[in-house]
Amino acid sequence: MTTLRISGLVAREMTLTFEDFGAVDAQYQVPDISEQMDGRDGQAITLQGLVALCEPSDETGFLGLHGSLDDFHASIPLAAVLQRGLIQYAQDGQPLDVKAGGPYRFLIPDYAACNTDEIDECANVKFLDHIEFTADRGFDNRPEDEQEHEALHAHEHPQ
Ligand SMILES: Nc1nc2c(c(=O)[nH]1)N[C@H]1C(S)=C(S)[C@@H](COP(=O)(O)O)O[C@H]1N2
Ligand SMILES: [Mo]
Repeated sequence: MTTLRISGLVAREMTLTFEDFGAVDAQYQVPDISEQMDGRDGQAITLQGLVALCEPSDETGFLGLHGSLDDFHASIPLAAVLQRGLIQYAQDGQPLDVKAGGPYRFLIPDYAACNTDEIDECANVKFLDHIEFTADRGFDNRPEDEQEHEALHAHEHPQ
């Protein structure tokens, strides 16, 4: 079973399944993410919904997003994404396929509108299997310059 592990500065560490996501309160469900993000489709919960479940402490400054499948990691300021971050868990009501970045995927609508250097399209972490709430910035291996970025994308979409 593919799960999402939640750890760090939280009242409750937890391991969420696809069923757990579906059972999250309706106020935190996004039944059609295309309404918030052009060109994407599927079902998500809001980051606020996750926060309501695990209750991170006031000391939390950063959100660690880990994709262990390809060893991709981002650490971003929680405050900058708390109001709009999404965790996609389904497409057409089914668990999100690895081909679509599943089992879980972090998504930030309007990433370009955000005035924080640390938030960019690259922080839309695919193959998400672990979210960590930390006080300080954690491990982050997103591409640091154009060259690294192009190399990563060449690898993602081989010609
Ligand atoms: N696990 C993982 N997530 C990732 C990446 C990656 O290489 N591995 N690339 C990032 C980058 S650099 C970008 S720009 C977006 C691209 O998402 P898209 O392919 O859905 O457009 O995914 C991000 N998430
Ligand atoms: Mo990127």
